[in-house]
This record gives sequence, C-alpha cells and structure tokens, in this order.
Amino acid sequence: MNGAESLIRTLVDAGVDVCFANPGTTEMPMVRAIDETTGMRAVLCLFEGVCTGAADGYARMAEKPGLTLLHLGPGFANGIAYLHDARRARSPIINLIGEHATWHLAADAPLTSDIESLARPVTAWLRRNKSAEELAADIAEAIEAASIKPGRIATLIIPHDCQMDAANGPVAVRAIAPPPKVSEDSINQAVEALRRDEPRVLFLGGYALRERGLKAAARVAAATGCKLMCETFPARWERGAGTPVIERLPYFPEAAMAAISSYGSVVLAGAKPPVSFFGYPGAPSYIISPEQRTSVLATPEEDVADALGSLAEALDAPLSIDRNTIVQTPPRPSGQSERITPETLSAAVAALLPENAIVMDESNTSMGPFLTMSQSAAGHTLLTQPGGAIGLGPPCATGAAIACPDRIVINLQADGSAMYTLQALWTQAREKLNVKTVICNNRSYRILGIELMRAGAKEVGNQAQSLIGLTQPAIDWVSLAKGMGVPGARVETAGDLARELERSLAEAGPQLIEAML
Ligand SMILES: Cc1ncc(C[n+]2csc(CCOP(=O)(O)OP(=O)(O)O)c2C)c(N)n1
Ligand SMILES: [Mg+2]
Repeated sequence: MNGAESLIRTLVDAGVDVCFANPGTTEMPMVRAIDETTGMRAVLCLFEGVCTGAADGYARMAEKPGLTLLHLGPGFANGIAYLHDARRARSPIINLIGEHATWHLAADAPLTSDIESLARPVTAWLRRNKSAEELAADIAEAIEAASIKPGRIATLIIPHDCQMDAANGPVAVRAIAPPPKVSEDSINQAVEALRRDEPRVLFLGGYALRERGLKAAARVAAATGCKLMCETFPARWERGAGTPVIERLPYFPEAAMAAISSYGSVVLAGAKPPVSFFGYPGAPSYIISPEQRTSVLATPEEDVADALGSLAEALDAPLSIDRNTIVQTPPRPSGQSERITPETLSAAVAALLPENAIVMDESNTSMGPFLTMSQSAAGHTLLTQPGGAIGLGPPCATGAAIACPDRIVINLQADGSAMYTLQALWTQAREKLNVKTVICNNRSYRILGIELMRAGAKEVGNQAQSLIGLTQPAIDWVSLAKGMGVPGARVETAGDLARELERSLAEAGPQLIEAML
C-alpha cells in the first residue's frame, strides 16, 4: 500500500466517502488510489469554487466532512471564496492539496507557490505531510479536526512523492468529542433575562435552527412569551409547517436595528451578537445597542440544542407545542398576464414547495417575501449564504443534492451570482442530481444599484451603470444550461413560472427555469 492508498482508505473507513475533485499531475497517485479503493465516490467539478461550494452544501446536509481534491496553490486559490463561505457556515471540510515532490520544490517549477499562505485564512487545521508513513495519521487528525461540531476546515498539503512511497495502512479516527455543554450559570442568566418584565427576544443561530433546537426554542417561547428571532444568514434552518415562527433579522443595519431595538433583553443562543454586513458612515457596527441587556445562553461553539432544552426545563415549559401560529401560504399565481416580481416569484415557490425539499437561497434582492410566505409551507430545509462571497448557490445546491439523493433541491439563484459558478450545472447533469435552479434574471447586480443610491449618488451615470447592468449582451440562461446538459425554459409571466416549476418538480434530474423579472 502506498501513501495515497492509506490516505483514501482512512477517509473511507471514517465515512468520508465523497470527493469533489479537480485534480492535476501532482494528484495522480491520489486519483489512482480513489480508482483502486472501493467506497470513494469521485465527483468532477469544472472549477475549484464548485468543488469547495459543493463540499460546503454536502457537509451541511450530510453532517459529516465534505472532501475536496485540489491542484497545488492555483487550484486551491480558485476555491478560496467558497471556503470562506464554508468557514462562516461552520461546515466541516477537508481539503487535500497535491504538492510537487519534496525533491522538486527547490527547482521552483512554474506551479510552485506558497500554499500555506493561501490556506491559512480559511483553514483551522493546516498541515504539510512529511512522509508516506505519516499520511494516514495526518488525514485521521484532519478528519478529527474538521468533524468537531460545529465544523471546521482542515487542509492537508501532500507532496507527490509522499503519495507514492510505501506506507503501513489506514489509521482509525478517534471518537469525536461532542460540543461543550453550557454552564449552569448561563442557563440561570437566560432564565432571569427571559422572565424580566419587558420585551424579550431569544436570538437563534447555528444548531439552534435544527430540529432539536427549534423544538426547545418553541417551548421557551411558549413559557415566557419571548419573541424568536434568528441571524440573517443561517447555514441551515429547518422550516415550514409545524416549526416555530421565527423572524429573520433584516439585512440592512437600519432595518435590523429597528427590528430588534424594542427588546430590552436579548438572549443569544448559538449566534454571535449580530453586526452590520458593512460599515456605513453614521451607522454602528453592532446591531444590539449597549442599552439593551444581552446575555449568552450558548456561543456558536457550545451545545446550543442541549442548552435550549435545559432552559426549557428550568422554565417549566410545556413539553410540546402542538400548534404553532399558522401563517397563510399565498395561493400560487395563475394569472397569464401577471408579471414576475419578488412577490409572485416567492408566492409560486412557497405554494409549490414539495414536502422535504432543500431550498438553497441565493436570490439576493429578488425574493424578499419568500421567508414569510413559506413559513407554513411544506416542511423544508433552508440553506443560505453566511459568508457573503457570492456564487455559492449553484455549488452548494449540488453538494446538498449529493448528500440527500431522496430530496428535491431548489436553488433560488440570482443571475449575477450564478455566473461565478455556472459550471455546477454540468456536474448536476453528469451526476443526474435533482436540482431545480430558478434563475432570478433581473439582468443586473441590482443590490449594487441600491448601494450606490445609499452611498448618496443622485443618479447612475454611464460608467456606473456599465458596472451594474448585466446587458449588452444579455445573458441567455436557457442556452447556457443546455450547453451543460441541463434542460431549461424561460418564463415571462407569473402563471407560466408556476406551471414550469410544477412541471420541473415532477421530472427527475436537473432543470433550470429562467424567470424574467
Ligand atoms: C465573490 C464576490 N465578488 C463580488 C461581490 C460583490 N457583490 C455583492 S452583490 C453583487 C452582485 C449581485 O448581483 P446578483 O447576484 O444578480 O443579485 P441582485 O443584486 O441582482 O439581486 C456583487 C458583485 C461579492 N459579494 N462576492
Ligand atoms: Mg441580479
């Protein structure tokens, strides 16, 4: 057995068995090892950002590490933006980066670069493998480092000769320690805060938004009458009929402060104190003001679901809440002449959501009403974009579909963002994934137009418009999809949109709908 085989065997034995890859010459021994080892599924992605974004979506849904195989510094660099997003999502990811043979490094061949410097900002655990014998132990440690909940990113740089030299065999991964429990003091403080005679809000993030956390949060709200709110861009949020009504913190700081400022007491559960996405002159960085009393039930690194359960017990909360407020799901649009707007687009998707769908939301400015409209829709998992590096949607949806082959994935996708990683469509076609992409085609970087106005511009000049508009030429999404093997259709009215969505949901495999806003 060589180093590469001991590496792949260790991964497969630990249950890390899907590899999102874009290999080159320095990774060939690992490619051979994947070929010769049963149990590892190789998924080719035609841009490294698709590998890393897919690993993120996979990790969020599979609840185990997403694995990438990348080529030297330049290949890794192409994937950094979505590793940044994955770091913000706290997704467990393991990157395998091939490197020149140890004896060839001194020659400074064209592809040689400082891989560590590229990896550090997005990597919690980083190592350069020194020998084939150590490779299995190195990857076992990487798996352990990534798998801690919430997840982290581990990166292993593997010289070509170390992949090829003789090795001893796979190494077993040690049991992963559960996240630390919160102190009794944190629970007592939360009890006290939520019993105060003033408006109170329980602010949820991370694992609080998964099933166990949500059940306990609903109990806490029932016992105390507190408001439930959550972070603006959760990595994963179980939603729909039967789940508690939770208001998402708005994006712009003025709106976010307006939403939360009336609460005298804020209890953080699995979320950091929310901050403004950008620093705007005159607006503060932190959304919660110093006058509001803030306590921390659980940090994102602590076991928030357990803490919420203990909090519910300490409050003598009812055991189960049978009925959460039902928020009316709007009817599906049918009007032949109705235009596609954020309202009709959101209404169509909310009304047609299939049970147990996974919704990847990178619709940016095009589907504002969707969250409210889908509150009581069919049960679904919502994935969002916590890191702000746009283009995550298509790859993240791809990875989620590989993690959950029995579920339909709907990718609500802004047009400008989609152009960063459209190669994901090809992987969806090749792997026959049930991803339904709805392109929100507003032919612009619309948010940048909004930001320009917020920055005080009175009008948009030609130069600025040329940096915001996605016209001349217009992008033809149906043709792009067709070129990568994904059937698509363009729709111009809300009624056609609903019909096309219904049709595509009934068919197997990837589909794309280009919705013209
Ligand atoms: C990797 C990366 N590059 C650039 C940006 C800056 N940026 C933020 S939003 C945006 C345009 C988004 O346009 P689109 O996806 O079409 O959404 P819309 O605003 O039209 O709803 C850009 C370029 C970013 N956030 N991330
Ligand atoms: Mg756009």
